[in-house]
Amino acid sequence: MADLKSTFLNVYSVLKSELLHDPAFEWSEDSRQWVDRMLDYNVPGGKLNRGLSVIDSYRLLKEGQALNDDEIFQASALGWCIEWLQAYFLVLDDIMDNSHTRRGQPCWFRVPKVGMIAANDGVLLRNHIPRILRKHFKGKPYYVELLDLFNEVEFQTAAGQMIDLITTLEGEKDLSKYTLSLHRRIVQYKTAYYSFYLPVACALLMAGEDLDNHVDVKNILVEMGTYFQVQDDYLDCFGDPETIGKIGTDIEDFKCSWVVVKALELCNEEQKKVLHENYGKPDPANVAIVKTLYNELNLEGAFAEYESASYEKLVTSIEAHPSSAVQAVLKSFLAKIYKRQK
Ligand code: GPP
Ligand code: MG
Ligand code: MG
Ligand code: MG
Repeated sequence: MADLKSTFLNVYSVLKSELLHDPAFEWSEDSRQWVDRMLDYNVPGGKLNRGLSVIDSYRLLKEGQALNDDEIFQASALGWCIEWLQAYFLVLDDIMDNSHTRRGQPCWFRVPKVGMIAANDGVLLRNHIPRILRKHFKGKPYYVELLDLFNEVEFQTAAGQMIDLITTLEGEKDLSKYTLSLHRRIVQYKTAYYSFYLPVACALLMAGEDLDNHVDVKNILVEMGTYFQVQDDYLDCFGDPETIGKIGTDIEDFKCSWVVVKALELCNEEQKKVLHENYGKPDPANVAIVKTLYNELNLEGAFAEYESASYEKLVTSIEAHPSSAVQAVLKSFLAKIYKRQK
């Protein structure tokens, strides 16, 4: 299995072609071209970590048994469902966050002639998931569980996105409402379930497991997803846009980001005033003042501390897990994100 990624990408082409010939719709040349371009622009261009980890996790759960072609195809198809879900979230999130770039190119809604058609493209991307699942998993003993899992996780993510968005209304009135516990609640829902729990849960279902027996795995993955979103918040401000493929907007958007929460914890009264006056403004001059303050407070140092503490804590909980196969799944996940720069 030297080139897992190219196998995975081949499955993308198969799924795309099936969707572009979906018999439930009378396709025209224009409509087919639109969806073709929209999918290529939004689905396969990321790191593909979430999708690939379904295959990785399934393989580890099978403890060394070689996977047959059907199993590789199915694990890949589930991986792509997560990438589709991610594409759907990102297309809409970029509109909501008024972002500029994503994966090194303009956000889909900023592409000429796309604009708010992107909102419907998001809905289409979301609708592709049950179509892929029906085509490839209907009849499997875990089909209903799979549909239920995707629905559940989508709901959690949308609820997390809602609190991410409505919290800024409160923050604008009173910035000191931004606390670590509020931040944790937001990121657990908006990111951790779909990015970390979902890939492993898909692999567990494929392996014939009952998800109710794996609440401990879910808890560790949610913890890891929280750490991942703290990194995302950190990179939004301190990351290199060339490397992360997106330009940060959290300061302008008044987000309850880990960085501002930590800043509020560390600053004195005078610095708090500076933060209150400059946070959440679109003018680059205000953003620059916020960033200078962040440097004065050594938030890079605070983040490094957070990063090692989280890592240690995660390793300890992983090593306490009774199954070595599950430990391997969780460790491979953690290795992929520890000290990530993108
Ligand atoms: C990431 O937040 C959260 C999501 C992508 C979930 C969106 C959910 C919807 C229901 C639309 P973020 O805004 O920090 O991500 P990024 O930094 O990648 O824009
Ligand atoms: Mg965003
Ligand atoms: Mg967002
Ligand atoms: Mg972000």
